[in-house]
Order: sequence, then structure tokens, then C-alpha cells
Amino acid sequence: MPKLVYVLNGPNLNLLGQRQPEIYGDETLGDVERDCTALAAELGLEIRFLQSNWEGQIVDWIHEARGTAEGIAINPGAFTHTSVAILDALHAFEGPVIEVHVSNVHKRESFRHRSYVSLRADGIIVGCGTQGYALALRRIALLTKDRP
Ligand code: CA2
Repeated sequence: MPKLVYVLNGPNLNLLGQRQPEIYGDETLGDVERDCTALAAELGLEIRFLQSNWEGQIVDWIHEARGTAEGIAINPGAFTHTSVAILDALHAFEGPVIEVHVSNVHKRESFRHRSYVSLRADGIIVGCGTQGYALALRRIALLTKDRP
């Protein structure tokens, strides 16, 4: 049985590849989902790849992942820098959480340097472009490999 991993995406990530390619590259979120789905199959994972512009929807998906998913890869978008609600929801999830940012937030505005989600994340991948999602899945596969 493949292990289920949630890949969660926050606000505006549906615009990936359509604007600001100098910051976010030219891959769309659909491209990322396709690549993640192919990699997941190689790694023995099944993914639920989701995006929402609504904070509460992301909280609900994290709750849904409790008890059903082995790990979460999350790019919370701008909620990274604001959302105690997403942090609290992640604290209620027991498996590995890997935080992903396409851009190098540390080279950008100072308000992007603080992440609430990092207080829970087991790993953080920043500034590796959309490849960061694949790195996150590889890390989750490794961290969950000895679980039945
Ligand atoms: O670098 C990342 O992955 C971010 O999580 C992306 C967020 C940003 O608020 C974070 O600080 C860092 C933004 C999501 C993408 O927004 C776009 C807006 C216009 C065009 C394309 C993407």
C-alpha cells in the first residue's frame, strides 16, 4: 500500500508560472503536480495535491490528514508569515512536515523572513525553485520508510 502524503499549497500559488517568472520560475502548479505524482509513484507514495487561497480550507485539510496521511509537504504561501492557525493545525499532525518555498524568502523583504510554520516543520526547503517539492517528497519518503 502506498503511503499517503498531502502536498498543500497556499494563496496565489495557483498563479505559478503565469506571473513573476524571475522570482517563481516558469513551471505552473499543474506542472508541479504532474512531476510530484510521477515521483511519488517511484517512491511508493500516493499524493493528495491541493491548493487554496483560504486559510480555513488549509487548516481543514491538515485536520483531514491526521490519521490518514504519513506526511505533509506544505508551501503555505503568504500564510507562512501570518498564520498561527496553520501552525496550530500542524502541531496536531504527528507525521513529518516539510515546509517548501519556491523562492529564497531570505533574499526578499524582511516580512518574509519570519515563518510560523517553521516552528513545527521537520525540514525547510527554500529557494530551490519548484524542485523543492520533489526534495520534500524524497525527505518524507526517507523519514517514513520504517513505518509499517
Ligand atoms: O517562495 C514561495 O514559495 C512563497 O511561499 C510564495 C508566496 C509568498 O507570499 C511567500 O512569501 C513565498 C507567493 C505565492 C505565489 O504568488 C504568486 C504571485 C504572482 C504570480 C505568481 C505567483
